[in-house]
Amino acid sequence: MKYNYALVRPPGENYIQALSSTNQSKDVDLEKLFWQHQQYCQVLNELGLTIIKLPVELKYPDGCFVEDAGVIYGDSALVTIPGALSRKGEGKNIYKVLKYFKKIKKMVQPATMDGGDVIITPDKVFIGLSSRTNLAGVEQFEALLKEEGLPKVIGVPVMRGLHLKTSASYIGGNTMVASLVITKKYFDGFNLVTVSEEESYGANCLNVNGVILVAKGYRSAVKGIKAKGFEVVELEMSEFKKADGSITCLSLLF
Ligand code: CIR
Repeated sequence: MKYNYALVRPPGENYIQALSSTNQSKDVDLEKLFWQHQQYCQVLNELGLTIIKLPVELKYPDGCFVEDAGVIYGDSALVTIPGALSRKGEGKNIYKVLKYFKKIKKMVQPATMDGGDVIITPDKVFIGLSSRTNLAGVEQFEALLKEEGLPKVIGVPVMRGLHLKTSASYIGGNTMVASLVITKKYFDGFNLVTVSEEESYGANCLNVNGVILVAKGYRSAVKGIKAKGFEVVELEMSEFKKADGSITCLSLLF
C-alpha cells in the first residue's frame, strides 16, 4: 500500500513516566530518545511521506505511541479506547487532525483496544486479545469498520509481550514476520519470517512504501526479511524499547 502521510507525536520530558513492563522508562536518556524520534521522522520523510507532527502531550507520558489510539482502515479512522487507564484520552488531539482526512468512528465502553494489537493483511485482520484489548473491542472493531469491506477478523490470544504486534507484523507480499512466542498456526498460508524468542523485538517492523523498517541490532529479523527480497532500513530504538514501544507504535500511516 502506498502511504502519503505519517501522523506522529514526539515524546516529551514526561516520557520518563511512560508505562514500562521492565520499569526502565526512568532510565531513558532523553537526548537519545528525542534524536531517535527525529531519525524515525526523517526516514519516513525520505520514503516519501509528509509528516504531520502533533505537539507533545504533557498530560500523557505515552503520547508518542500514537498507533494505540486508533486504527486507520480504508476511508475510516477508528478511535479506540486504550486499555491502560493513564492512556485514555490520548486520541483526542489525533482525531482533531484525522477528521480532515478520514471518517471518524468511535468505540464506546466496555470496549478497549490498543492499535498495537491489530495486524491488517489483505484477507484477514488479526487482533490480539491482550491486557489492553478485550473481546468487546474486537466486536466493535468489526461492527464499526464493516462498511469498509473488512475481511475476516481473527482474535489471537496474546500470551507474551504487550501487544500482538510486539511479536509479529505483516510486511506485504503475503509475508508475516513472527517471533517464536506466537503460535504459528494462526499464520498458516503466509510466507513466514521466523524470529528467535530472544530477538522478538525485531519482529515488530513496518513496511513504508516498499521499504521495511526494523529495529537496529536484530540480525535474525533483518536476515530473514532480506532473504524474502525486501529492502531493509534499521532504526535505533533503544529508548523506546525501555517503555515497551516499537517501530509501528510511533506513527499512524495513511
Ligand atoms: C504502553 O505500555 O502502553 C506504552 N509504554 C508502550 C506502548 C507501545 N505501543 C505499541 O506497541 N503499539
